[in-house]
Amino acid sequence: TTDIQSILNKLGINADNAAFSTGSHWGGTANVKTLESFSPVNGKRIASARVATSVDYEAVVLQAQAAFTEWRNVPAPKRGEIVRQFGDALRENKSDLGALVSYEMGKSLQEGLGEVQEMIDICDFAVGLSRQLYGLTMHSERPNHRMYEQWHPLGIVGIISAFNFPVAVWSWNAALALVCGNVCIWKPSEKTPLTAIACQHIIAKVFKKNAVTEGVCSLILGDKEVGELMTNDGRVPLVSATGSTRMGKAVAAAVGARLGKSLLELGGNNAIIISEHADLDMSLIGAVFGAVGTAGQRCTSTRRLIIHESVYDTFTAKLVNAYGQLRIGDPLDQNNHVGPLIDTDAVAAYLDSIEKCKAEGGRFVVEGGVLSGEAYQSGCYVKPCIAEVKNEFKIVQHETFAPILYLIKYKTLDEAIALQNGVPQGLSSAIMTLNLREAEQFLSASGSDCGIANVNIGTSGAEIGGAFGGEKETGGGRESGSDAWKAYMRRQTNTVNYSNTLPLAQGIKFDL
Ligand code: UN1
Repeated sequence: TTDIQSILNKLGINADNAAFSTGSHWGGTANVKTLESFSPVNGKRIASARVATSVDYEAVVLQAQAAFTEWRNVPAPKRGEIVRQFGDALRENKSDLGALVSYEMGKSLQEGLGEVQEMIDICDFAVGLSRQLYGLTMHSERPNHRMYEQWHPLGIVGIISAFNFPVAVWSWNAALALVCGNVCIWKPSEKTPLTAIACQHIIAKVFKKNAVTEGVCSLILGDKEVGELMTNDGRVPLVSATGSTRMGKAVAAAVGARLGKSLLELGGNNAIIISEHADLDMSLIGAVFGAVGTAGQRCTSTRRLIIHESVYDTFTAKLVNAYGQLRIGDPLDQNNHVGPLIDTDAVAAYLDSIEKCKAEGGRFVVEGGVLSGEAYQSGCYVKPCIAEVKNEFKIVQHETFAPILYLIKYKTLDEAIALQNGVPQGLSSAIMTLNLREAEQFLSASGSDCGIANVNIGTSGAEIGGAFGGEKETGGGRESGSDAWKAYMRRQTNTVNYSNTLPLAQGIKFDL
């Protein structure tokens, strides 16, 4: 059994924690609201943190602004060296931080460790990037002129993250933002403040050892109001937000109204097409992990299976059988496949979606329900369920953050692709097929409309090296790999004249 108290001690979590940190300094106004963190694993209160006030927020922003004037002048590879050490510190803390993620958020220990691994991986990626951040050079139309572009940091990057990936999503943003020369202010989900505090302690230690100026990475705890201070603040040129489409629309509107930049990674409604040419055993693993992993609380979770009519009955039988084998319980016990939902509000939303699905005519082939008994006393454990539906059901068009899987039958690939694309969201998608023509059609311009499209892999569990994000109501942002770093920088086009005259572009004559 995991000794949570000793993990909390090792990670620097107190019974009552401060409202903000600018690095080594922790502070906050006294006698304010608190955030209580309860574990969905057993319903126990773990610890609390104070909610930051607007006065606290102001202190954090001023410190961040001051830090930026220094950090932007540190050579990028030197910034990369700090991020490299942060990656090493994460390696040292992997088992403790992974366990705390599992305990505070409720995902399986394997997935908690996997999340910390994503942090380590993005640090490695960012270290390499710190010697790149390439700009292009162009040929000037004028003699003895040089034209090129440079990428400069933006300033303060605000990071709003969700409970479901309480630490990795921050690190995707922070690792890139830092090597690019930005400073960060992180507002984590109010449902998972403790994992964020642990991360702040880990990075602050690395900063201290390297005498990095105070304010390069700050943490500010609170609810929606703290996020609003950031989204409305012209001193924060980029807000990167991960969460629901509803939250993303509010962030985009506030940031857009001041012509700031936002990077949005919002809801998904991800489907796997199971073709008549699929390897059904492989498809089963992809579909079941995608639907029940993290208890269906990934933005990439598989919500819909679009199954060819010729394999529909066989595959459904395999699914029902597999769901019968699932072990639901304490996520820190490695024998279990499925842990709890984040809280009882999420359980209520799950039950509500099941009701709505039934009301619209959905037929459950695996029934849902809330588990009760001693092992499930937090009230957050639910049964993964499966329903046969029509794609146009209102509830099927909606992202419910819970392990509810919808089955839809198809005849032709064109129809399957139209169904896959026929939702407001556009994050992740997959096809299971051994047929090259089908696979390529699915990946073509007339195929999946999502930011992520996989062949013979499920919808969840993307590697950090690719650009991560999606289209439509998913928000259009790209985080993590490829050239996602460009969102954290401003491009400057430079033209230098080293001739003895001043020729004008476009051949314009202007003689004095
Ligand atoms: C999220 O759910 O917000 O692709 C992120 C995946 C993970 C990240 C999910 N690497 O499932």
